[in-house]
Amino acid sequence: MSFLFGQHLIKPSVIFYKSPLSLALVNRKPVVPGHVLVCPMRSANRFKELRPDEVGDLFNTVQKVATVVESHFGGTSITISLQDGPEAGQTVHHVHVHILPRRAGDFSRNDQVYEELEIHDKECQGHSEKWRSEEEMETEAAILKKYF
Ligand code: AMW
Repeated sequence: MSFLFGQHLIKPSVIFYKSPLSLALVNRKPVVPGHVLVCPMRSANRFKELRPDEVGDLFNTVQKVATVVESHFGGTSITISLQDGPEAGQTVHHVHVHILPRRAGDFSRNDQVYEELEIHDKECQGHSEKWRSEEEMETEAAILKKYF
């Protein structure tokens, strides 16, 4: 069954992990290789709307997924970011946590990752040719699925 991620309909084939209350999907516009998203299954716009069991499950899932993508994509660190509300850069109206494998020298300034996060999906609005192909996303999801 497809999953409604804010205003986006997500195919099951791009979801690579499901816990009781959360799921992980690949990104159609990753900032770095292995930039994936973890979100609660229930539709909630803001972090403060989540129940304690959903918060617990979400962050257990973030930890599991971060461990897998750091190792698979050859990272040595991880950036975890939750843009909670429009002024924090949130564009998709469904709570989601960004997980980005990091390595030495991936940005000229380390915190540039946050500037890229702010703009990476905005420049694509109305330009679907800038997204990754469904095929590429499905291939990545199939590879990541095997770790769980
Ligand atoms: W936010 O700017 O709301 O913190 O981040 C939204 C994220 O969701 C971006 O990384 C964007 O690339 C990603 N995204 C948006 N739509 C889809 C989609 N249909 N499939 C996968 N990722 C998506």
